[in-house]
Amino acid sequence: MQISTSQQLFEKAQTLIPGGVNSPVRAFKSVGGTPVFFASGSGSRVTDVDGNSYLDYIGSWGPHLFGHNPQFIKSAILAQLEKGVSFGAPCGLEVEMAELITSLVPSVEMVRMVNSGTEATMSAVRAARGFTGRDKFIKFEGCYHGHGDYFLIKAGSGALTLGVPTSPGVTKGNAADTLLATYNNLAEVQELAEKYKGEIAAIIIEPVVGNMGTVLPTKEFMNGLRQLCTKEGIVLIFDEVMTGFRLAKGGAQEVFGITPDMSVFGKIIGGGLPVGAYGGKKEIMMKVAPAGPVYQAGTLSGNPLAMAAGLAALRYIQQNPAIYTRLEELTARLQHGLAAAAQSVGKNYTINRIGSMISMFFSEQPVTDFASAVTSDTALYGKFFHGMLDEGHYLPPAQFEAWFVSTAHTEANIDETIAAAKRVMQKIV
Ligand code: KE4
Repeated sequence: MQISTSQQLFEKAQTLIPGGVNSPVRAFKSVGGTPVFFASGSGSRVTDVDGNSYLDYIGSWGPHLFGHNPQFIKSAILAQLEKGVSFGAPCGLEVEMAELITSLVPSVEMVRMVNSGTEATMSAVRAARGFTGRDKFIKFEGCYHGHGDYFLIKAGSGALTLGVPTSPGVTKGNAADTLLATYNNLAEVQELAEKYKGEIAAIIIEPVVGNMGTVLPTKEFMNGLRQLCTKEGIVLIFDEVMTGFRLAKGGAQEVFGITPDMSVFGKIIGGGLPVGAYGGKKEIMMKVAPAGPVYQAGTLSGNPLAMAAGLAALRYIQQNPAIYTRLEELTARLQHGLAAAAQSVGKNYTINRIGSMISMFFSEQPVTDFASAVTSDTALYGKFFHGMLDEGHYLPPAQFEAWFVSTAHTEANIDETIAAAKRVMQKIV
């Protein structure tokens, strides 16, 4: 049997790149099979190296709010290409980007551009530590903030103990200042804040989790975090790498009406090119070099090519706020259709959605934190994933990820996906 070009490429890639991929989730480890290698993308579709076309619900893991290769971003990149891609010196586009981010997200008084979400979250925690003079910080089990050492931590012997490294290469010393709590469990956070009073620099949180699959916070939890941080002098950091400019032009903080002390962005602000950003209160950001002593730097930070792409994306959002209504309509349609597909086989699978972030868990109980997320039948998700892939619908190759809908998706696309989901469900359940 002729093996596909993806299979040939994957075989070669595995001899040259660890696991054959440049980011682990792409390797299909949790769903099995051979990763699909893509050749092109346009609008709501991607085409693989064998010419197969798929409706895409990953959108490069979030950046493609407007689908693949929208003309207005392509034109901005091409125009900048003619002038130069990077100078290693300040350029006007960086000032325009800072101005636009701070006007779209009022809690961000000052902002620093970096080149990935990981760089941005690492730097935000460092700035919070520099500002407070404290070492510890709290993260939540199941939240992902990039691969910085002090984030790759799992709960110790009980959720209320110091973290322990998840990955070899992360030292116990690095884990020692990471405290873990359960998402949506305010009492645990209050207990940690009491136990380590005066030692906690920051709480960093995905205001809507994408990395357990989509998980929403309760109002009480978010309001409680804000009140606790204000009372204890803890810096509240919203990791909006995924939710920023996706859920609203002002991100999750606009949707929930909660003002964090710092925010982290990525994905959409790069218009598909590598960009991250962190920002917040001026008094905190003025601690960052060269204004202050907290060191952080980057060769390509704010490079004009990425700024041109990101500015095109954010300006489009600024001029077309109605896109969020469109994304709400399309993704609600998908949610109802997926629920009907599950019900067609007698299942009430949990579907969590907010705006254009959605996840269907192969579990019939509410999913509000990591422990409930892992009740999902991941083997069944793997069968669903491959069934949908065979039908031309590209979903995240892992249960614990969010699907993304773009403004390039149409009702017809959504209805195609729903019909396929029904057929696949009836085969696998
Ligand atoms: P990057 O370093 O991958 O640009 O961003 C890290 C990051 C930080 N914060 C949040 C909330 C994120 O979702 C991410 C990255 N998201 C994953 C998707 N779950 C990126 C996909 C991948 O790792 O390949």
